[in-house]
This record gives sequence, C-alpha cells and structure tokens, in this order.
Amino acid sequence: MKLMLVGYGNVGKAFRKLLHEKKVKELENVKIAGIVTTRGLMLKDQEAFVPDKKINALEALDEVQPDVVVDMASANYKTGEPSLSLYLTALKRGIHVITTNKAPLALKYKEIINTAISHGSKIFFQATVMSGTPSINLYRILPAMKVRKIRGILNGTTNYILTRMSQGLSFNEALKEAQELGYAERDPTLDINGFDAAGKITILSNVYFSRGISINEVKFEGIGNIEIGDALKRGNKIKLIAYADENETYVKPMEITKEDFLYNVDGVNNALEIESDIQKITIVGPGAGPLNAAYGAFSDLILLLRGEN
Ligand code: 80F
Repeated sequence: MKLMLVGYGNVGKAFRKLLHEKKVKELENVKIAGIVTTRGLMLKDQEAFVPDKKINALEALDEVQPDVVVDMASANYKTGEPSLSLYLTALKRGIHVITTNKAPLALKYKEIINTAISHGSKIFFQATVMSGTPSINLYRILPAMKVRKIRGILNGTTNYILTRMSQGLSFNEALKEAQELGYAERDPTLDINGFDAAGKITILSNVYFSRGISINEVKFEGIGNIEIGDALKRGNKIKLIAYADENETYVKPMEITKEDFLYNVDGVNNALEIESDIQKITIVGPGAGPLNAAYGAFSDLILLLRGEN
C-alpha cells in the first residue's frame, strides 16, 4: 500500500517517525511513496526533505498514484485549497484520505463526505479534533446513542496560553512557548481568534449531529484581548469553550468555576463532554503537539487497514 504525505512540518515528520518506529502487523506492506510540500515532491522515503520535482499536491497525485493520501499541510480557511481539490480528486479515484488539516472539512464537510460515500472511498480525520485523543473516532464506538449536547475545550494553544497567564506569564510569553512546543498553527492568529476551535466544533457538529454546517455559520470569539485577573480573584478560570447541540454551535471565552470539570483541564490538554440519552461521557487528553496530532492520523491509518468505515 502506497502513502503520499502532503505537508512535512512538525506533524508530518512525527507521522513518518511513528510509521518507522511502531512495529505494527497491519503496517507490514505500507510504504511512503512520496512526500509533497510547498517546495515540491520527494519520491524517496527519507528524513531530510529534498524535492525531486517542483510540482504541487494535485500533480503529485498523478505522479505517485497512492492508495492513501495523508494530508498534514497547513490549514487554509479561505478556500480549503489545495487540500479540498486534492481530497475530491483522490476520493473520486477510490484513493482514501486521512487528514489532520481541519480547513477542508470545516468548510465543505457535506461535499467531501458525499464524494467519499458515492465513490466507495474513505476519509478519516481523527486528528482534526483533539489530535490523538479520540473525539471523532470515539463516536464510532457509541452506536445508537442519542447525543443531546457536547461542550469542551478544543484548542491546545489557547488553553496553554490561558494556563500560563494564570501562572504569571504575559500573553506574548505564553504564545511564544506554545509556538516553540509545536502547538500553534503556522498562523497563530487562527488559534487566538477562536477560528481553530470553531473549525473543530463545526466538524464535531457534523459528526455528532449530522448538521451539515460550515465554519462560516458558526459564531466564535477568541482570547485576543483577554483579561483573566478578575476571574482568578473570584477563584475561577477563563477557558475558551466550544459548544454544540442540534440547533446551535459556538465558541467563546467563559468563566469556569471549580465545580466544573473543565476547571482542571489545563495546559495543552483538551476535553470533551458528551451528554446523551444514556449517559454523560467526558474525555481529556492532549489537544495539540506534533506527536499527538501525528498519532491521530496514524491511528486512522491502522483503523483504515483493519477495514473500519
Ligand atoms: P507546519 O507549519 O509545521 O507544517 C506545514 C507543512 O505543510 C509544511 O511542510 C508546508 O510546506 C506544508 N504545506 C503548506 N501548504 C502546502 C501546500 N499548498 N501543498 C503542500 N504542502 C503544503 O504545521 P504542523 O504543525 O505540522 O500542522 C500540520 C497540519 O496539522 C495543520 O493543518 C494543522 O492544523 C494540523 N494539526 C496540527 C496540530 C498540532 O498540534 C493539531 C492538530 C492538527 O489545538 C491547537 O492548538 C492547534 N493549533 C493544534 S491542532 N501541530
């Protein structure tokens, strides 16, 4: 089975490492046949990126003819391109797609899923929400549960910044740390202004409630000019909360009291609370980090090879 990796930054490199280091039976016949970045296509599987051809991701698809595309390129929330066209072309050809890149799914979820279904191909996207902590793939193992609402903390960078600010750092110092740790988007304003979290809750709304919505319909606020001092004095914390139910989806900073389980979700950790007709489920784990995001895609690859849908 041939993989084509798109994007070879923090996450792409961690994914390649996992593929080489984890000895998993399902992966015996899997190989990287090409890696494409903004600099071109490399046809070798080697750590140092040296392009063989100066071509783009769509052209690389013809050149490599992969069985699976693994998209770990930067998010383009304006158009979703070039990833959006790449998915649609690949899925129509029966090539499966695994992605850590939220933008195409946050913008054109219905079109992408319908294309996959009508062509018998698959798209897996666990890493787009909470990285390697199951959120999308968690839904796979909750059959027939009627979910009423979901809420959580879905952006690692902003939760890290808010936590470090409560420990005395300035906003800019905390952001710099988050960037050094590989949590932030290439353009960190996407994290700070709430856009990244909005993209994630859009995807969750589509998975958990079949809303068929786009990020452009979601109200969101970020933590750009956030003041946390008064909340801290009251013994509370400010968290960037994402919420969705059958009718509503939003992201906004909120004051959280000690009684709320989200109060203790600090640093790069993310959390999701799922309320259903059967029970309430909470899940907490890292929401960002190169290895964590790469593991989301890596776990998707194994599920795909096991024949999951
Ligand atoms: P990085 O900027 O290191 O690498 C991007 C790569 O994409 C580069 O190799 C670049 O050349 C390539 N690229 C850009 N445009 C391209 C194009 N048009 N064609 C081909 N290649 C292109 O980015 P990361 O950190 O490696 O992230 C990669 C993707 O994973 C992005 O879409 C992220 O949104 C996504 N992702 C990253 C996460 C992380 O922790 C987490 C999960 C998904 O919660 C948070 O705080 C979030 N900021 C993290 S979510 N790094």
